[in-house]
Amino acid sequence: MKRLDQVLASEGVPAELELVIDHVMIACKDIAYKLGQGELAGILGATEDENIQGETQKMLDVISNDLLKDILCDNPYVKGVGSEEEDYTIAGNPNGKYLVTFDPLDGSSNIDVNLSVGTIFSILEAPADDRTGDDQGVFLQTGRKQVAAGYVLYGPSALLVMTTGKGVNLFTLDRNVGEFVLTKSGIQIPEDTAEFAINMSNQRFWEPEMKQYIDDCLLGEEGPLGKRYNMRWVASMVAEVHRILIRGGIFMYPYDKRDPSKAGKLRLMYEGNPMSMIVEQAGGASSTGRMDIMDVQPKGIHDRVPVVLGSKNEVAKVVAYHKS
Ligand code: AHM
Ligand code: MG
Repeated sequence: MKRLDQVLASEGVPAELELVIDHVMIACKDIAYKLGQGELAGILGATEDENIQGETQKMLDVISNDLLKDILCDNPYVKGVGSEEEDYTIAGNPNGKYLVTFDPLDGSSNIDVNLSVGTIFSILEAPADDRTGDDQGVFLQTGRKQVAAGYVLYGPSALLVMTTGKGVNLFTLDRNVGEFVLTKSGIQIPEDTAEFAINMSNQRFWEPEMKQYIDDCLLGEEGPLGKRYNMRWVASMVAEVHRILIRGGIFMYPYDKRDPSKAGKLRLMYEGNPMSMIVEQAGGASSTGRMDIMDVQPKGIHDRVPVVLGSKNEVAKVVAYHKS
């Protein structure tokens, strides 16, 4: 079976980028180990701190963030990192070629109940100018500029799903040897689906277009969409996107009037962009409802974005509701 480094080499990934990805994986293997230890390591539960998003940080959010931040800021090819758990971007090597953004532990409300969580990462090329990685301006590029994106899903197996723009590969962590090995390549999301994932308790905060789409899904065969829908909500985007990659589906965290930007909960640079690159590379689609997520120009490192992604034809339906 092929190891991650062999697959990256066969895709023509430059050695510098391969080393950056390798370092992300060293941190992820450590996170996988710590999650496995759980209560035994005394690292479950919350800290007394809040992150920049105003969310209470779990101990494992902080530990995972430190693991990624420390190894990447020491990597000679990394100019800077941006994290969902950090107020500001952090400088690495001023001559580094790459920028890495990450959500160290997404879906962390699931940690204490022993359900799936994940790490999401996105890699951009650093602009060739004098700015350093603590200037968030260097990061403010659209998702189309990503050179690699991926996630590690910590479930019964630890899985890496990633793309360098040449399709999507799935690797499984072989815990005996500590390596991610290729277990599926060229993943393709089924174009049609009758399974949606959305937090229904937020309905009253959505725009009418989204509410209408979901109302029509609930009408089943008798409704204008003409099929009986099933629903799933894990409250862990990595698990949700992974299910969609394997069997199709649509995931939505839409416009929401609670947030001042009305953009919903998820963040463009740590969640929206990397997941969109993976989904598009697997033949799916990804939209805010009004435009492709990867075309959204970020104005700030922590910008939020409405997310509608998954099976291509179902995403097209949601976009059509927004046009009508
Ligand atoms: P997090 O980055 O703070 O963990 O938040 C993101 C997560 C996503 O994984 C998931 O889709 C969503 O929050 C669940 O939100 P909700 O609490 O509304 O169910
Ligand atoms: Mg997150």
